[in-house]
Amino acid sequence: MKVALIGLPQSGKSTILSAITGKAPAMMGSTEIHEQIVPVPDERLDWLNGLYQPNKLVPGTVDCLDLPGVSFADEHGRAAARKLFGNIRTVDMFVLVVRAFANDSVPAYRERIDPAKDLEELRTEFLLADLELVTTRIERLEKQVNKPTKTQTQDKAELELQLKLQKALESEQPISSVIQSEHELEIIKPLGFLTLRPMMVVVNVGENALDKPIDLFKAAPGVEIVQLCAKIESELAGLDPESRQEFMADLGLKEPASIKFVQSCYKTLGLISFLTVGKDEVRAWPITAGTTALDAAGKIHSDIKRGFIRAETMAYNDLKQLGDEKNVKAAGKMRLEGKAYVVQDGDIINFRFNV
Ligand SMILES: Nc1nc2c(ncn2[C@@H]2O[C@H](COP(=O)(O)OP(=O)(O)O)[C@@H](O)[C@H]2O)c(=O)[nH]1
Ligand SMILES: [Mg+2]
Repeated sequence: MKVALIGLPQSGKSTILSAITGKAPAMMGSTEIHEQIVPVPDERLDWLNGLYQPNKLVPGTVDCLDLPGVSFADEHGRAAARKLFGNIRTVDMFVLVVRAFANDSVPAYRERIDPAKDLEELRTEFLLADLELVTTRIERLEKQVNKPTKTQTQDKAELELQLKLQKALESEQPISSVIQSEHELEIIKPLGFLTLRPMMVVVNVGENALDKPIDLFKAAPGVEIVQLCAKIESELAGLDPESRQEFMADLGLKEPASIKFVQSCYKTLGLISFLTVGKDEVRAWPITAGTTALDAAGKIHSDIKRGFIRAETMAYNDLKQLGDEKNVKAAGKMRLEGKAYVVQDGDIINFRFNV
């Protein structure tokens, strides 16, 4: 899963990512895209690690891209932002980072500290970038549809669809809100529209505003919002576990923001995890909710999908409650599921297959 952190300059993207990974942040003002792999915290894996003591413990990962800040305050910034947008059209989702912290030594974008306004500006720029893309595409298709080419029927259908998207964007609706079928999605997928991507928001609040919720609902209705203080989180990340617990208790924090961050990414993308266990490896596999046992098998290996016989399945909670596999079987809670079984979060699966 690939996630891009996008925000105005100095909103705290690099600090947040460094707090989450515990690694040094990208240099301030860097114009490169930095990639960081974030392991998915999952206490189920920790427990299974104790039970199976495998050679390898493999958590899910989120691949985070730390982008240079985008600025729309002048033409130079706009051009750079456009170019950057072009490079992130294949990521799975966006994390929009907005600044709510005051800090006199960090210049404020457009001389304001206003997360709702910043968020609105970012979203408007996404709409505009997509509108440009749609318009260029429409111009090309309009020239093409009158030629008797092999793709004429297809081109006509696409033109109609692009006109619908254009209308939506002009009335400030994201493309995700007007796509109605898998078929439409297939047609526009190669264009990589920004407003088709799921997104979440991280609002970076000041050190003394941790417990003052910031209302961004109007600026981003229906969007997952994570509120954190990058500065504090990065300090937490540098501590040993014991001092971290103490510091967190002092601040009234229940968990490090990295947990909420990753969970929110999963939620935004509709991901769940199934698990595989054994002496060799205990591992979490991210899949989209609704995935069948057959497709889940294919995530591990195409051979397992091809030769699929049964998915021997138990729920993590049953295993934890009953202590070991033998007890799970004795309690009749080990199931043999077929290809069409819809995998549930926390299913521990052993695929039986034959190739
Ligand atoms: N006071 C305060 N400063 C912060 C906070 N988050 C980031 N900063 C500072 O803001 C500056 C920009 O942060 P950075 O993470 O490099 O922003 P980026 O440009 O979005 O990657 C740095 O000097 C950070 O130390 C915060 O929560 N509180
Ligand atoms: Mg940065």
